[in-house]
Amino acid sequence: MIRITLAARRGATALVLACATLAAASMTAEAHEFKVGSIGIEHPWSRATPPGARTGAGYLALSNSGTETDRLVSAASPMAEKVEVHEMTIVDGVMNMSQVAGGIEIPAGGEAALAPGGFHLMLVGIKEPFKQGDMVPVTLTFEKAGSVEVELDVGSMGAKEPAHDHGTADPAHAH
Ligand SMILES: [Cu+2]
Repeated sequence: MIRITLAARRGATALVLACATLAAASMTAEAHEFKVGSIGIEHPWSRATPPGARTGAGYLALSNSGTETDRLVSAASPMAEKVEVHEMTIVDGVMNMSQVAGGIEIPAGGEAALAPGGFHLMLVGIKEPFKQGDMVPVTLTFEKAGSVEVELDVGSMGAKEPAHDHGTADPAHAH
């Protein structure tokens, strides 16, 4: 009798754990994929910022299942004074960042990546440091597909370390 009870309990515990793991896994997957019109947004993420940092970055992958080119034209976040769409380039060995005129193009049936070292979202005037595990809400606006709110999943400060650091006071950022 006791044996059966223990076995039943163990079984129940294992089941609860399995369910919790499944729930967590599916929640994570949902949180990292968004869709608006024919635009898919995958795994939006950011990095933890050092104390006193005034900027944070946002990265994500875009896909376009439609038949027309679309553009990521602007973004906004309640966590920052403004969000700019940036491109990083290296000219004569000097890292430069500039706003992307006309937005980031996502060709029909194609993809565009915002990733360290290239296109990125620049959250300017962040209200508090981003901490690992935070979810930072950002509204993305596309020329054709319209607007959608996504969440940047904040990784560690050195996550997928890019060629430059958005966190420190950076003369290249004086724009
Ligand atoms: Cu930037």
